[in-house]
Amino acid sequence: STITQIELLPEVEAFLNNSPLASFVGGKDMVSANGQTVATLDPGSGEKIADIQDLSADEVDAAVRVANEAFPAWASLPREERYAILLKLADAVEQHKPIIAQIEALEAGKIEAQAQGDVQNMVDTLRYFVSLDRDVEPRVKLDVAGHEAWKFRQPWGACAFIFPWNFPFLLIGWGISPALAAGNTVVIKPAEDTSLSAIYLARLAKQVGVPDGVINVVTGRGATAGAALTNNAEIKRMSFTGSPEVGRLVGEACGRNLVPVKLELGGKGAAVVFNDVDVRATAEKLVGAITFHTGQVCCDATRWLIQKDIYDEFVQHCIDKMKTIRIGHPLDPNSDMGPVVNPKQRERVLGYIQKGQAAGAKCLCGGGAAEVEGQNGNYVQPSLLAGSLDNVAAQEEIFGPVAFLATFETEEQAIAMANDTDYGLANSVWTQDESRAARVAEAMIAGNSWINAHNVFAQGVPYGGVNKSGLGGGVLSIETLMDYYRSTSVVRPL
Ligand code: TXE
Repeated sequence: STITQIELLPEVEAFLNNSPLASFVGGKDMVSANGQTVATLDPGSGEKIADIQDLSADEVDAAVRVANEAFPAWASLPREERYAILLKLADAVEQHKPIIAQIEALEAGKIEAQAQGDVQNMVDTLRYFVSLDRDVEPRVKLDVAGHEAWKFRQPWGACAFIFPWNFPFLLIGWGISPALAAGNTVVIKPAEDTSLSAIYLARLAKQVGVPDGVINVVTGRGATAGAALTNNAEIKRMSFTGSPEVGRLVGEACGRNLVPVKLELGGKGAAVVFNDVDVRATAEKLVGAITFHTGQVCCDATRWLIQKDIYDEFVQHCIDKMKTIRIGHPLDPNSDMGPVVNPKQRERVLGYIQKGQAAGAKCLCGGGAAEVEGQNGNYVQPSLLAGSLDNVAAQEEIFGPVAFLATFETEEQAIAMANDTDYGLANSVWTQDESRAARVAEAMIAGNSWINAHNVFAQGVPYGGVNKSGLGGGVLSIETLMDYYRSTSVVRPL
């Protein structure tokens, strides 16, 4: 079945029928004055689902002004009133979960059930930060001999967010929830491929009574709309999630303007597998992780380091498992794995498989595009490469369902290999030996380490990378909430 034959929810049809979809600024639709739009394609079928506005720099600047203007009233609302509005928004998103999830499945190529999980995660994250903010004391007494002293915390103003296409709605939740709970206003620039769920959210926010100008969504191309937001000196904070290349540009611009910036960039995580594990179960879990959202997950384990004596058995189980994965349209309930986001990303994935082999890696499984009957989508096969870790496919982020395998003999060697990367986002260690597990988990340089698991998240567990993986970290935790407060200390001699 092609996407036109897949029955969409009537609310999704109605939403898409408004195409070209407007951006949403100050509680109103914003349409690009120059008439420019960008097409949103269904990655599963290749068909166009809607157009979005390609806003100019001036229009993005106007949105920042609106967000700063809306700030004083929002920040000075009694906090319980602010919380009540945000909790109403969380409830509304939860009620509209099937709609938002279907929009997201369509634009991001995400398996629908997973998209529902992402929407729920946004709801949970918003509720979490509201509850966390309740305990933030705006005034904290400081102990200074002979003086009365205190620290006063207040929100910043308009906070900017640039998001990628892999987890559009979930990352909105991770990003804006702490900012809003603390009393800031936000300007969101979603990725050009996946702006629809953000537009839907902004409209829903208006319906449930979020004051105009508190949640603004500006859409358009990265090099224009994204760059305009980055270069705007009136934003009070910037949070960017995306590629290291663009992350550097965002960091430079914020440096020039002295705007505090948080960068969540890519990863090249390791999974270190010792010989005392249940080999088959571990292989299946890692295949499950690398094929989840078609490997477009920055914290994935993409380098699998296997203790030598179990390597052959491990590889065989991986290949067996990969062969069972059903590739198909994200809205087909029989699909286990959907497409990658766009043709360019498919070229990138296939290109790395080619370059990896040209540099001496062996392809053990997959290695090419995948065909799905009746669909003209961006499908790729789950793939395994093996070789030496200096291979380009083991060093650079591929962002597809491709794992790179290598062997080790000793624990020291495994740690050194895991740390042989410019990135530092998330790793895992797999062993029954608890003290070894803890040792290796702490020795691997990254923001997050997992033991006998990969990609486990919870509100309250800080997330975020180091080195080429990012700057700032602390996402999903109290640390990020405090980023959205500035503090003034006040001292008076007694
Ligand atoms: O990301 P970009 P792309 C990695 C992944 C992927 C690669 C390329 O390896 O294959 O990056 O993806 C906006 N100024 N990750 O090119 O360009 C853009 O509009 C300001 C990992 O799609 O970084 C979008 O909203 N903004 C990552 C956002 O930046 C600009 C997730 C991200 O797009 C801009 C995504 C500019 N000059 C990609 N240019 C992760 N860590 O999760 C673009 N943008």
